[in-house]
Amino acid sequence: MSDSSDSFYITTAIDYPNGIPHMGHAYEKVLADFYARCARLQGRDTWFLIGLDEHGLKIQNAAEEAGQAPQDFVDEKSKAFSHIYKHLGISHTDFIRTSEPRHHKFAQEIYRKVADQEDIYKGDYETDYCVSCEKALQKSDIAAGECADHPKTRIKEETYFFRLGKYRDAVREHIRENPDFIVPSERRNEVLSRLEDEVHDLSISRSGFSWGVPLPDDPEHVLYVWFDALSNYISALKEPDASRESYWPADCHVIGKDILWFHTVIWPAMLLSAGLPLPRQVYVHGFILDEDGKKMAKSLGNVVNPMEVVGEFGVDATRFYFLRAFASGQDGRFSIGDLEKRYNSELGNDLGNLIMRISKLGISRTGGTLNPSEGIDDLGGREVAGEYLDHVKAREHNKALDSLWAFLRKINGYLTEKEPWKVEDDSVVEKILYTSTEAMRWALCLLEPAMPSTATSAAEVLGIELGKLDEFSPGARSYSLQPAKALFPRREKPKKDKVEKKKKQPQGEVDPFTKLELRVGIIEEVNEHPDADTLYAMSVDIGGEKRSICAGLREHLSVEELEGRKVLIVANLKPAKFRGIDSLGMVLASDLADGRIWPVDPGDAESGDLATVEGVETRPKKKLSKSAFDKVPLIMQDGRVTYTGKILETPAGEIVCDAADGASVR
Ligand code: ME8
Repeated sequence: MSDSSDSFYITTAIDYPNGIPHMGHAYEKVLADFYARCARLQGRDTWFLIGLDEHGLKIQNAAEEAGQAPQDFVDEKSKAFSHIYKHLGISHTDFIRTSEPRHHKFAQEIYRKVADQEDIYKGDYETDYCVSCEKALQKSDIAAGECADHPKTRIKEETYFFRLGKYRDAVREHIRENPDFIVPSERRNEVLSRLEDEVHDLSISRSGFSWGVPLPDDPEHVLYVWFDALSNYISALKEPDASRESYWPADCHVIGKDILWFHTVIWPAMLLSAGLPLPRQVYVHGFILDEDGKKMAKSLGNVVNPMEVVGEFGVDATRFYFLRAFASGQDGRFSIGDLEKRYNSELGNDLGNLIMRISKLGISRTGGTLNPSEGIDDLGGREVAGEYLDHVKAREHNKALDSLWAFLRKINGYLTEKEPWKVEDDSVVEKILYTSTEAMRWALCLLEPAMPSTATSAAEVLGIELGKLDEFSPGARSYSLQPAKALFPRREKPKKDKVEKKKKQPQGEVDPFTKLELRVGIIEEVNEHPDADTLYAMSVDIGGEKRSICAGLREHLSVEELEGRKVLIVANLKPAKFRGIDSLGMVLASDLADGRIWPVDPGDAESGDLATVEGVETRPKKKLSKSAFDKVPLIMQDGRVTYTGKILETPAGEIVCDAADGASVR
């Protein structure tokens, strides 16, 4: 086990794959990825683990509902998680699944080590249990309203207990003596205060179902899913050989606030009992809420699918938004309007235009080569890097990005002040641009952990080599500029959501579905959009009317798969232009388990047929804005498109798609 600060082992919570990855999953992986990339930027040998928590009653029940064996169920679900994390640019070095043999082996090994200390005993167990959270509920939890919206089960069975209470004092001591063990400090105080109370022993086995790791000495029992899951952080280091083991103890476990107790009390107690070193830090992030500050929930119809956001704004803008807009450790509200504003001002203006300015002016005035010379200004990149890394060390990623953005604005300000476009002497212009590009070298290296592909593209334009910070030797090299493409083309003005809401609220009784015109269309021609890598530009026949429609399906379906396909179109969407091409409608699609986005299928319906739900008359008089459409929850249920539990139908029948239950249709 290593103590070396040259290596850095970071992990995230392993997700329950009972559905498709949600916003919280994506957010957490992006946070951890940022810290992993920052460690690499500092030259640290970095190991980064993510994965799936595949056992337990919650997964067994979900598999049963899907009519699948649990292993088949998690095998299928795991594909969607891997796909999405790859798409988000998560740079993990390993992906553990707790149903893997390598994990079973270590979960049993740690159980044995704990049992050898006589820290496990058999007893009777009776409790209220929340399957959704996979935890026993104490009376105080119930009184505090915890799991109020989850169904509870009564469990009464024989179980093995872990002597958690025995470790209360040692864990408390460890937390007190190591101020950075739990960050932020509010979470540390929360745990310390809970540790003032008595800590009960923990039931760590279940005999009422079988989907889990069997206990080595009593295979009638499986390990409690949390005892099993927590050990993933070490089981993943055990194979293929002993070389990875030196990464333990982990430098940072990144987790959400709801699983604080498991990681800061139960896991340390297990490790103390097993005689293994404790992780160095548990970093606890807040929750992503909807625009109104409510929890996102399928039942509330306010779930925003992270892949839709990526489809609309791109991977790097989504990553940027997660890291910049939500204060570290706090809950935050996800607002498309806010994302749109930041996209235009912070990405489009502060970053994209800056790169464009340097490239254009440099190419026209210096032929594109910037050489070092006397009289070059230093805009303070090194100091900014120092400040940025101090924030990273304190796990305050949003402040790190604040420092970086202040620096970008400083570079912009420098150009505005020097006005090189008005300067006649080309050699003076070159000095000004060299100063700016040299500053951009620092800025882009610091941008890479947040926005890896943007940093790479911008570095190509400015002739910058991205590298580790300690390899920097400023002012020593020339830069060769390339023509720049707009990295963040301006989006339409944010819709005036609030105004729209106010106007529409008085008609609260009007069912939003009545405003929708959903018609069956046949895709007649498909072309790749010339200026947008993810888009197709299509001609769609809707009841004899030909419409130009753009769709972000290029990564998911081929031209051949689309041409001739029957689809469902939002036919009364306000016209939009996607990089110069008209889009008069939207093809409705959902997420498949393997991560692809797939159009919903109206079966034998005829082109032009209307889709309706029982009891709601559709009478759209007006064109619908995209944000108004986003408020109509269309959800997959049992393979069919539904609205508030009602099935959508055309005269020919239901509209289907192979997407998971709860996946939204957009
Ligand atoms: O808890 N915003 O899995 P999980 C931010 N399998 N983060 C959120 C969130 C939200 N709205 N909702 C959930 C589990 N998360 C266990 C972990 S680790 C040994 C076992 C976070 O799929 C949540 O806090 O329910 C957790 O860190 C992660 O997503 C996975 O949640």
